[in-house]
Amino acid sequence: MQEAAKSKNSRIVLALDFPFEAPENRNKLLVKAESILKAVHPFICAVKINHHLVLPLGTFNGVQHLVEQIRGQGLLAIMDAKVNDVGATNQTIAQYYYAAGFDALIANPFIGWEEGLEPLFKVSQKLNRGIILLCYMSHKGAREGYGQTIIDSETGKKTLQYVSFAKKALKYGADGIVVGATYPQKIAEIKRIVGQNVPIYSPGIGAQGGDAEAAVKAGANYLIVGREIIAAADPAKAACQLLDSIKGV
Ligand code: 3DU
Repeated sequence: MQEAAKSKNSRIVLALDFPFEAPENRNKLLVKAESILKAVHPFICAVKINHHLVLPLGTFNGVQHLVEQIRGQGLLAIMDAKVNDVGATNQTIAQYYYAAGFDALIANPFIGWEEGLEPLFKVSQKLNRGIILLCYMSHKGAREGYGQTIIDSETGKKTLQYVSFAKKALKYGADGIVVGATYPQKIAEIKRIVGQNVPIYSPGIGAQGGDAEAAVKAGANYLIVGREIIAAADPAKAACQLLDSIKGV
């Protein structure tokens, strides 16, 4: 990611998400995705794909083709699968996405290490791919899970769930963590824990109310942006303006 961000001179990860299309029209999505990619690629360093495209297009019919184009532009391809199952299942999910060419997967740390994340990290390390862990999501309900006060199972001490996840991301050697741009104070708090060792990916800019400059100032390394760019009248212009707004921050 560091290399891609440097060579593209951007820290924007495009969330290539589109609203629902009737299944019989799903090929439109591939055309839309290709045209956005063509327009926006000079202003981004990576593309994040979510179920918005995997469900209608299929991993090996449409999405793999897109991943090839993304990587062909010198960008990284991240699959936002929020992997969240038992280890053997996680491993198979990862193998399919990696076989489709993805560089990294997003996973949910609530599953725990043993028989949860461990097999996922193992297969990712073996194939030289990355794991990005959720730490504090951008929506209001995040406080019910990521924001809870817990008794840490290792230390027996009271702590916040996201503080524990940030420390675990460091310990596991995660390639990144997700912290919502809607909570810049939490970005700053988490940054103090992970320092420069685990990059922070921040979604929630624009459509969800988060501010790009505030997120970067608080310590976000990469901004994940979807609707603010994709739903704009001129996506390339929107991406370029967003990039300008954080240059030098
Ligand atoms: O709100 P946007 O259109 O900029 O899209 C943000 C993307 O990031 C979208 O795919 C969403 O599912 C994902 N995401 C979050 O928004 C918040 C999180 O905490 C994690 C992922």
